[in-house]
Amino acid sequence: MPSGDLTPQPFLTDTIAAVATPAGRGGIGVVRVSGPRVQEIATAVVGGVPPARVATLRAFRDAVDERLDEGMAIYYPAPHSYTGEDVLELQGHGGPVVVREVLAAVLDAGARLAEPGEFTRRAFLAGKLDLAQAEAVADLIDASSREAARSAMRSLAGEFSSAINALVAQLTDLRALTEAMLDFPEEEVDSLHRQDAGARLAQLRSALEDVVRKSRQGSLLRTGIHVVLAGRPNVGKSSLLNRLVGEDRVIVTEIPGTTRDAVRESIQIHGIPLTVVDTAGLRAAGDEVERLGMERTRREVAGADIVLLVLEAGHLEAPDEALPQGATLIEVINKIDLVKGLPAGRDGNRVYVSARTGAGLEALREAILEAAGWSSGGETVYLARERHLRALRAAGDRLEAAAEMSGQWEFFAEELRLAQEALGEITGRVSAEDLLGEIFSRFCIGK
Ligand SMILES: Nc1nc2c(ncn2[C@@H]2O[C@H](COP(=O)(O)OP(=O)(O)OP(=O)(O)O)[C@@H](O)[C@H]2O)c(=O)[nH]1
Ligand SMILES: [Mg+2]
Repeated sequence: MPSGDLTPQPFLTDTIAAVATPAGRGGIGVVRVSGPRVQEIATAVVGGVPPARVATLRAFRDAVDERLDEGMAIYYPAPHSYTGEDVLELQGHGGPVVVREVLAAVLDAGARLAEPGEFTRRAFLAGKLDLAQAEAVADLIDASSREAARSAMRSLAGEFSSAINALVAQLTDLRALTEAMLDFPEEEVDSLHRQDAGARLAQLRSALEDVVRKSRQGSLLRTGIHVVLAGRPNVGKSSLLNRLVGEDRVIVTEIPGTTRDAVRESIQIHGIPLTVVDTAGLRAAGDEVERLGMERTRREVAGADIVLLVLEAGHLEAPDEALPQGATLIEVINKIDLVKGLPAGRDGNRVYVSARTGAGLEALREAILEAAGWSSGGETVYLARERHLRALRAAGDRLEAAAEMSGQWEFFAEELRLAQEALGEITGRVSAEDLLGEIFSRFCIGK
């Protein structure tokens, strides 16, 4: 490639290929190819380069000209493609053998097998997506709930990146102002600028706080919330799990000690993903199996975000042992249908319910979401990753340090620079090669 050429990735000379549809039988199977040898490969496999961006019916052939399949060939010339390179998509019949054969033909014609996430990595390197958007592609694919999918889509569309870029723009302004103060310390406008710098920093910090809050909320959508039901035997833990799931998943009997093992179910509350774990009841007595079950209960409780301590209305007897600390505790008073005049619903940290009638279940759902830090205000949240939260925290720490450096402008300026660097990691403006490797290796192959 001649020097001075503006094509972004001169070092990516390989042409990559992968099956882009899931493994197994399906209606169609797609083989995706990207890179400089796409035209050559199209000629070898489908007998010529199809017209740009038009689905064209072609036979797919191997190196000895045997017909493997036929289907749609779509050619996306660079730079108007997902990766920014020449891309060819071969959509054939979705049988696992046939798809593998088409892929083999493409590899024989000069491509190599793509690594996980390599298509998206190229899209990032070509400037088609920033890093937060590239991550949103994976999050959209992995989304386990409606809310998570919508939030990922918003990130992919650039909402999260714009919020970060807006912060970076404010930081850049403030840095420019500070540099000016350093260059011209004796200027008259100086004192005005100094006040201004303080005010702008305060504004910036509150804007950052806002993004942090929305990101923290959104991160719940990614990781899900881990809720554990615990309590004495026979208080109705399994009945509550069945209610929350909406089906009879676990065995319920009047015999104390029915549940012997921890049982996990995935549910959603208002589109938020949760894992709910039913556990063996905690009591001093019990046989060997029950003892082992209780050991698991303790482990589950220790790893929970939220523990629902289930008690029985009428006799609120706590388990024989103290629960491990750490998680947020909600006391669930069950079987209120057995006590006359006890209303269902929420009372601070307690929720009165009946697994039998379903009374109070909605209040319980609300209490769980609230304990998880989810506010149902309906505002935009960002599907942030741990990596993003870390960078936001680092930027916040730097801005806090800057606030303390007011007057010592060199140090002030340095803290601002570091804050900007931390934010830049989110969108990939500042990104080390190992960070990219880490991020893209978690993608599925073909994406
Ligand atoms: N009246 C009434 N009975 C309930 C309610 N919830 C559960 N039960 C009954 O209480 C008994 C025990 O229920 P489970 O759900 O098996 O209780 P558990 O806490 O899982 O018990 P273990 O697995 O033994 O620890 C069963 O007979 C249920 O039908 C309720 O809200 N009202
Ligand atoms: Mg049970």
